[in-house]
Amino acid sequence: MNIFETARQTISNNGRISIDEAMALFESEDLLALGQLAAGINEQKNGNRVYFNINRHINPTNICVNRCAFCAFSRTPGEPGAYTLTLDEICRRAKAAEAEGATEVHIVGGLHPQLAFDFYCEMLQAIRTSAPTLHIKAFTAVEIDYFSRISGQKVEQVLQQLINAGLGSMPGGGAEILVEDVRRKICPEKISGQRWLEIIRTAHKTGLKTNATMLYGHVETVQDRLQHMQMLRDLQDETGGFQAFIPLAFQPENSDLKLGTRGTSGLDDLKTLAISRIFLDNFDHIKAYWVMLGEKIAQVALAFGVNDLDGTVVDEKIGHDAGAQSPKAMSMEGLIRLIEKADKIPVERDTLYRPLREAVKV
Ligand code: V47
Ligand code: SF4
Repeated sequence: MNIFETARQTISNNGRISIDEAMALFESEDLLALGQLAAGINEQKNGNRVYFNINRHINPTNICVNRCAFCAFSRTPGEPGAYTLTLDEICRRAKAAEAEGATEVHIVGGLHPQLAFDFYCEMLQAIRTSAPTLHIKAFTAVEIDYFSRISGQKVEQVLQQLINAGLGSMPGGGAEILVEDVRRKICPEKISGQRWLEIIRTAHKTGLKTNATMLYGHVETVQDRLQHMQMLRDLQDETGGFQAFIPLAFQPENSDLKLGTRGTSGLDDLKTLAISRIFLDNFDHIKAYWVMLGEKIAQVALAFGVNDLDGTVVDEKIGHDAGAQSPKAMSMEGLIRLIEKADKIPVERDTLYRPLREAVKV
């Protein structure tokens, strides 16, 4: 039996793909067979529907005490390009997003050495007052850990105050590769992989849904990627709190990781997305984040097990500061066109994956 037959048999017997099997799938050169396997699993779960949302990214500050080697977004205080938005400006952007039909604001930023935890609670309250219909998806586990340290409060208390101020869910950033050897090389100052998992576990137990990301295409091996996925699969078994898995293709410009690379290949992107659909059998949604992948690979990914294209985004900074070639925003019509041309049914969703509009024709 070849690896695809073995994998099919395992799956039809309700078994789980092991790291060794996933590795063999990754090493296979039969890209189309891999795509077919992943697409079949996705179809069982999600049929022919592909989700997107209308959202807006706001990054309150790029000043960060961590300075991860892969990050071209962060600055030290006083460095050219360092900024911190005022609450008024943040609210103005949220209001504008709401007026343009957005249902979500996605808020992540640097670990600012001077801003107090109260600033972030006030920020959520102010957004809730000025744009009450928006779902606020904000703060990675890395920021939550930082808030706990600067406020001297337990993670549970920090999360509860943020929820009281308007937090609706959390994005999946900061996970990078959860394996410590890799973190030592790419983000030595960041919280450990175990701490990331612990904070997400606490968030899930508090009732918050989160996503999970994986930054790939730098110094990590395929084995590291699979171990990362294994840790996520185990936590999902325990809590069920993850909504989507989002592989983030590393953008190499302007970062301290001098890898002499132009980023990931299309082949690697598609294999990584397909393997995540096959391996993460307890995740409903696999997201192709068009900002890092480019629109064309994100579209082709819909035949490789993906069922979500993220959103309109509007003002993306993290990937574009690192040289992403994709547009900084996508219109709803653009997203719908990408999905329809891939012969799928576009479904506008809210942050919690409740369908809002289906098969909208442009
Ligand atoms: O944690 C930083 C990554 C993340 C680079 O949950 C980079 O819906 C590529 O997490 N090349 C933040 N990636 C973005 C993020 C995210 C994005 C969209 C949707 C969701 C969601 C989450 O961006 C960071 C880091 O892993 N990142 N620098 C870079 N040069
Ligand atoms: Fe700071 Fe996040 Fe950039 Fe790391 S990835 S330097 S924690 S903003």
